[in-house]
Amino acid sequence: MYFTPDVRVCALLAEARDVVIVTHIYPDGDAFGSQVALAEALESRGARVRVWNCHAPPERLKFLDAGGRVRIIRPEDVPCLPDCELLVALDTSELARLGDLGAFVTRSAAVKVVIDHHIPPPRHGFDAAWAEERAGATGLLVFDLIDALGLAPSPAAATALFAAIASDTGWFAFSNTTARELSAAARLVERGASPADLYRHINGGSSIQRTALLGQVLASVRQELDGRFVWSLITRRQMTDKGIAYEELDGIIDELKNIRHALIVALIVELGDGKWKVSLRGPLHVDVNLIARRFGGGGHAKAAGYRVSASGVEAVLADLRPELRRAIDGPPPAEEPPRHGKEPKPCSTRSRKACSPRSARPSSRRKSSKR
Ligand SMILES: [Mn+2]
Repeated sequence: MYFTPDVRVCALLAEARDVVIVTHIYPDGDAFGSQVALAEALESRGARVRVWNCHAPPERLKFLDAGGRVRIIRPEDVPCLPDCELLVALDTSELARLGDLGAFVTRSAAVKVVIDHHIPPPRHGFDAAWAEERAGATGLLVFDLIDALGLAPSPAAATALFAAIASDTGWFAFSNTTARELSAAARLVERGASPADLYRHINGGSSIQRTALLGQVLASVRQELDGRFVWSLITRRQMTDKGIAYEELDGIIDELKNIRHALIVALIVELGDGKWKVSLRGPLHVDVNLIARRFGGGGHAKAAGYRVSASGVEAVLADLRPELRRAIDGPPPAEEPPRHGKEPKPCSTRSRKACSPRSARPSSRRKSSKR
């Protein structure tokens, strides 16, 4: 075990018979793989598990859900969704990041828990939380949780968890890769995950249209602030011309990070209806989470993002540039702006029988995490 699961979260998952697992909009490998693995583990001990998402995962990740557990919920389905006993949110602790399912979570009478590795620690609207910012992936926490429940991941669950950890650590190349992530990966390989097959499926599964779009993104890359800010753009038109869905864009920004001297990397995506998604990466020391939070977004120190309404890409950049200069040149902001939404609700103290994690290995600290 790499982290010690929160005792209440663990106890709730040990006992629940009827579970719904949700995650953030546009689920990535970590979110989707964690959901699939946790669902399978809980089902193996007899629980009824439903996995609900607002969006399909990228095409190349769909094979992880060979059992077809994950159901895509349309906005019109949300008011009719039946309630459950325990609701688990993975890889995000913010209701706003749950998209249309946020409304279901809000109205649900279920006990609500969150398991996440993002900043900030979760509080909004959940009864119990296990947040571990040092974890390179939520998948690592789910692996620990499965262990703490006395269960063992099946080959399919091990595959999903390996994909989760590999996705969020950039195949063990990002700064959030530590001995924990590598050791967990080794154990998952022993349990049936095949790194070469997974790499081929996930990274070798790009369509020719996506590869051509990647070429356009790379060809139109721009530098500002003496090369310390690097950015590129994907327009709505480019996506519709090539028939590419938003979820297929995952990973494209990472191709921009290797440009020498880049301190902040941005990929600006036109979502349509005047809305824009800005993904940020800080390959070196700049904390891009602080920048994203200025615009109501968030993430990790080295990978974050936000959405804005703007008249055009120039307007997006005009708002962003002062924050970039401040992040690169100025002192760190003394205080963060108020978060969107309500005041944090303290976790309830409803008592439950604790499940005692069998062992906890002391873990080395890491300064920053990714995604
Ligand atoms: Mn994650």
